[in-house]
Amino acid sequence: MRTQVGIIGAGPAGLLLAHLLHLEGIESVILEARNREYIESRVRAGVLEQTTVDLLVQAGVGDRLKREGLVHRGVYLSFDGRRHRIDMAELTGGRSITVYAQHEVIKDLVEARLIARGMILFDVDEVTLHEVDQARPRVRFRQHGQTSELECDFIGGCDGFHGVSRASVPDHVLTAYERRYPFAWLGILAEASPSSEELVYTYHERGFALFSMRSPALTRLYLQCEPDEDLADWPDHRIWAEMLARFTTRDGWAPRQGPVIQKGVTDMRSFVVEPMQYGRLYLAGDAAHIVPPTGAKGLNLAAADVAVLARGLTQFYKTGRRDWLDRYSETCLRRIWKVQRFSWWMTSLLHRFSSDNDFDRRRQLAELDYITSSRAAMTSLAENYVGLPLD
Ligand code: RFL
Ligand code: PHB
Repeated sequence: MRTQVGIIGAGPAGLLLAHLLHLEGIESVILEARNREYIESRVRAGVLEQTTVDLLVQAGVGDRLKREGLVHRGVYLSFDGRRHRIDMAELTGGRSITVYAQHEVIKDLVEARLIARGMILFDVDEVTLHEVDQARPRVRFRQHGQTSELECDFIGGCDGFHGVSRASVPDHVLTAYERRYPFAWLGILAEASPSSEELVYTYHERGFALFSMRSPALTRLYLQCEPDEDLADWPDHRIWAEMLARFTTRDGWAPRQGPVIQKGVTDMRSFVVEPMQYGRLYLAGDAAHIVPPTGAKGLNLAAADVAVLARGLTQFYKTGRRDWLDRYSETCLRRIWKVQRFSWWMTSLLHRFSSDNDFDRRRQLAELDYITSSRAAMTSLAENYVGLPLD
């Protein structure tokens, strides 16, 4: 088999890359370890930056997103028993975020791929990359027990944090930067209509809590918990008691309760590898970096990376020039590090660290007070939250 761009992974990065290339007449093949039902139902992110929404709409895959996505022009920070609204749209010249589940983005992109008659091979395993530093890299894989080989001009390594792409780059080429956090998030999806129209990020002495949603009928909630938390220790009544203890404000606001239909624990880390390219292999999305979910940036960073990569590949196929491709890593990393900083800062601001003392807690409260009372500080939060420009 032969194609122009071989793409490993059908997450948001791989699927969007394939679609952006298709719009420029560039052919690709996507290899995905899981099946279609699995990737279209995996519950993950839910917040799209304005920058990501614009990208999806311009690429022609934003119709359902525009119809069904919930546009949020503000966000709440809650501490000391009070909610404080940050008017993001007013502070950023009308920019906003849209709540639209990641697996809905996946469904829209898979559909676009099928309409374009592009190839996605599901259920592949034993994926290995070969000669990525040569002119004709190859991907070997197995599907339904049969081994095949895909020869390509370039490879998009879009296979997430645990994929094979990053591991295929020789160790001495990559430098990894990492920070682990001493806590995790316990997340639930509940059949309850959201009791706030906008997200609520809560700082509480019992730990961080986040109120979000997926639709007018589904509430999404998270609690800071121990990194090795066992879900068996968290029956629904304990989860709700803890949610109410952290969220309830002095004016009586709290999430509405309902049947819990999904539960999970997410660990928290910041991670970047540099560079994000080696020979003809380009890493994008979680394959190259991870952010703690507090800034809601993972999916958005993945989309920004592939926008830059698609532009570089388009320049190559149209003109034969490689200067944008050569600068891919450098271009992406400038934005990535700013987003890493923001995600780390939101995490540090809002979580309880076991190493903190009373001084640190007073400092966190003072910072929250500052952010919710200074227009300059609020503007900085708002412009990062709605998304920095692509470059
Ligand atoms: P993905 O989505 O992990 O996709 C990688 C794909 O590659 C496949 N794969 C392989 N395929 C072939 N061969 C192999 N050897 C393979 N190994 C893996 C996998 O099956 C998968 O289909 O990476 P991508 O495309 O880079 O996208 C990244 C995002 O998924 C991720 O950053 C976000 O979900 C992070 N995230 C959030 N991001 C946001 O922007 N906003 C949010 O509100 C937000 N909330 C979250 C999140 C992530 C969470 N979890 C569960 C980690 C909330 C949570 C709870
Ligand atoms: C979500 O709705 O899943 C969500 C929202 C905001 C975040 C993280 C996750 O910061």
